[in-house]
Amino acid sequence: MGPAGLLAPLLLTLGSYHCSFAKKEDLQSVCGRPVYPGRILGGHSAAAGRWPWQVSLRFDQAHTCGGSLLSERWVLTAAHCIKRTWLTFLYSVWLGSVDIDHSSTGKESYVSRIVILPRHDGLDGDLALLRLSSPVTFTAAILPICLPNVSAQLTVPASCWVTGWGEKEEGHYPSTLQEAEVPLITSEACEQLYNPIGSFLPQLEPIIKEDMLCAGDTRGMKNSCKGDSGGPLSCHIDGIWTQIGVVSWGLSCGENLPGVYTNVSYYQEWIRAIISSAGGRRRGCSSVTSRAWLCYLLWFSWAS
Ligand code: 4AZ
Repeated sequence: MGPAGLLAPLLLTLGSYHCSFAKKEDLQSVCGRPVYPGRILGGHSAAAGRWPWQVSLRFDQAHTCGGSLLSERWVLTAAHCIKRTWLTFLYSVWLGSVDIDHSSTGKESYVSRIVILPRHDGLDGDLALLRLSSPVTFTAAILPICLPNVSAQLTVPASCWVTGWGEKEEGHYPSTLQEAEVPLITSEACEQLYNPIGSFLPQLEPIIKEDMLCAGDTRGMKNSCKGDSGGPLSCHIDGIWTQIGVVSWGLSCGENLPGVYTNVSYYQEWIRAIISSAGGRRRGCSSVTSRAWLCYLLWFSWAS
């Protein structure tokens, strides 16, 4: 183990005492700033604390997808990760650990409400927000990532980072969180790769829609894969980590084609409306919760 390996657990331990942020602390001054100072497919194991917003989304305790912490109450993931909204109580997230079994250092938090983006249909609008049953305490190992600034024009770097516990090779899943730096690819170039005949047939609908973005190092075989879905595409912008994408889909994991991500900037107003306390209580999502309760009631009355 190098000095960074020794430093990380020390900082995490200290950080867990010094970084217990007050509840009302302004999110904008907390998000996207991991305490760990160190600086998938084709990636490598992440050091503890480098991606403190990364969560493992579980259904009935089994890892199904990634996700990212946006605030003490909300996690962002992909809508296609949520197959059974009526079984909300079986979803939980694990936070604060790079180990998939999370046994020693992680914290589990149950999901109390699921909000699927109303526009979600097939591969389109692949976003969901999960409200946690109780607020999480921020520590050096558990911190939110920033959302792109609504008003400012985003200057996106040439490459960003994708993280997750998804497949590394056929049938092989890592036990430690993987990270990979992936170049961003323009929508035009991505469309060309996914739909090479599209430029000859302009009447065809594009495959890469305006709410998607592409990233991946096809030559270096760095890409997201099965099990990474829902996880963040994190970019270091002006010294702050900002989430610009959510792992959504792709026709392959490494070979030839980049990964496709839901464009977070495109939906930032919807996200902000839901996670701001008024929106969080009143919008769309409550229908999922009440539908879930109705289902339990019906199920109980049928079972008895
Ligand atoms: C999947 O199956 C999946 N390379 C996720 C991302 C990508 C491919 C597949 C992108 O969940």
